[in-house]
Amino acid sequence: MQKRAVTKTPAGKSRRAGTRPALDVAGLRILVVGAARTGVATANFIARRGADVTVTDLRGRELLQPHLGTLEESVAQELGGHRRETFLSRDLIVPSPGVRRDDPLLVEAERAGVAVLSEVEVASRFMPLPVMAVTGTNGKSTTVTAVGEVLEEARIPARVGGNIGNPLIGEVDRLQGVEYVVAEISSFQLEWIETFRPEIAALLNISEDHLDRYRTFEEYVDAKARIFENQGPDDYLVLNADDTLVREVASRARSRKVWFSRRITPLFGVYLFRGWIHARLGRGAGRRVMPVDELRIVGEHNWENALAVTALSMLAGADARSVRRALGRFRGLPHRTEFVRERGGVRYYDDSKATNVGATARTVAGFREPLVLIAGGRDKGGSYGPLVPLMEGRVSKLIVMGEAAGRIAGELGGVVETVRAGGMEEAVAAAVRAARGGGSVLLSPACSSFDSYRDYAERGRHFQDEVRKL
Ligand code: UMA
Ligand code: ADP
Repeated sequence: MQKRAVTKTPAGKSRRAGTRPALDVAGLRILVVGAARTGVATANFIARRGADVTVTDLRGRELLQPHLGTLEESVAQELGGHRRETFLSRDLIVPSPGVRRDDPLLVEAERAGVAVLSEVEVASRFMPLPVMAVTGTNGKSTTVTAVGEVLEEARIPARVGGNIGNPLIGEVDRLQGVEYVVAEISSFQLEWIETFRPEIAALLNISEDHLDRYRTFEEYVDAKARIFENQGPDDYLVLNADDTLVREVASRARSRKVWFSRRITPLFGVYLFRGWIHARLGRGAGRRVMPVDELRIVGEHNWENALAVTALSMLAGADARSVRRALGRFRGLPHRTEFVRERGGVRYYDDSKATNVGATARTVAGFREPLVLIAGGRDKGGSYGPLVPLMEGRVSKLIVMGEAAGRIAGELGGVVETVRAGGMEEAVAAAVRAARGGGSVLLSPACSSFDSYRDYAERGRHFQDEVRKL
């Protein structure tokens, strides 16, 4: 068993990291699938602990070079494709999040009795300290980053990682002196967990996403709900009371529920009341934490993120003053409803990280001034329907681009004036003309960027470059 660490909750109760079943990888034959960020970090970690490790990737050496440079020499490599014999002859397979759960080789290996565990599962087995795990369709990165800042302000040493970009397993050897691990967790990373049990979990919201990977929306929701699957009555689960699906799913949880809401006053939780964030996380009346107009992150979706951050940080032991100070400074992450500039009376915002319809819907709903919306990219298989009621009276013109342009125009073209753009340059030029010297222009694509860009950040930078050229 791993060592236990102790922290204090606001309720004053002494809290420990739950015991996690040890995982001894020494001598095991392990296959790591995918040789990018997760795969290389995992292979290195388990190789250093005495496992016989092979890493395999569909891509060849040249494309993987930026990652392979840091791979331990003892790790065998099978690149440019996967070999069936290798999958079937291992004790354990650790797939990267990008590997589909229904990958035929994985399925066959599992049927043949090979254990399959996600990197997050393996990492957690080596974590002797409390873990906070945040999932949800949107707001994860914003939330975990802000929690990290609040904990720093409260002098609670914490490390932030996971889906936000640095695999958790790469953090395990850097936990000296750290009291909390704050993890952003995606649905993909939950697909192969077994015992993963965060002491504090959060489910921020659920809307359609990744329907190019899951057969049904239910499958996606079920994957998200696994965040609390192993929690017991001593573990906390932070939940969005204003999200119907979250409420429904939460009825499955055994955990101690901590609700956050913009609309209601939960018995145990964090809420908005007369313009202030309040927290009631122990006995007695709710306490004022900070006025919501001190937040620098814009949009009502960010109020929700701030409520979640307040709940999570205070459960981890932060005081209200630290929450107010850190959240009052927090400017948000790039490409999340990021203000770019004002030019000729028009304000330009980059929300390139809005890679699904739910994210775009929430951002658009938060704008009061007339809006020109630029959307499109690679379609993920969901419906653009939730955007329909948001167009009228709010969006004066919709500019669509990328592979999904036709689908979006098909679903929204009847409710808002829609034009097609051949690329970002054209889209920004069309937006300038449409804005006619007032209101805002928002890039909020509702799609992934992979049709034309390496990732959402590259797309966001392209937009910002075009806007700065104006
Ligand atoms: N590969 C195979 N076989 C397969 C499938 C993929 O070999 O069947 C290979 C690919 O050729 C590639 C590698 O696997 O070389 C890619 O693996 P990966 O996609 O898991 O990439 P990583 O760099 O390990 O990044 C992953 C997460 N990626 C995904 O979930 C797709 C990153 O989240 C995460 O930051 C990182 O681990 C660290 O934890 C990205 C993401 O898009 C940002 N996440 C989704 C989202 O946020 O919506 C869930
Ligand atoms: P994630 O890590 O879950 O992708 P981010 O914090 O990076 O979330 O935000 C991504 C996008 O999601 C933002 O650009 C914004 O459009 C939208 N968004 C952020 N927070 C929320 C929220 N609480 N509810 C709905 N949409 C949100």
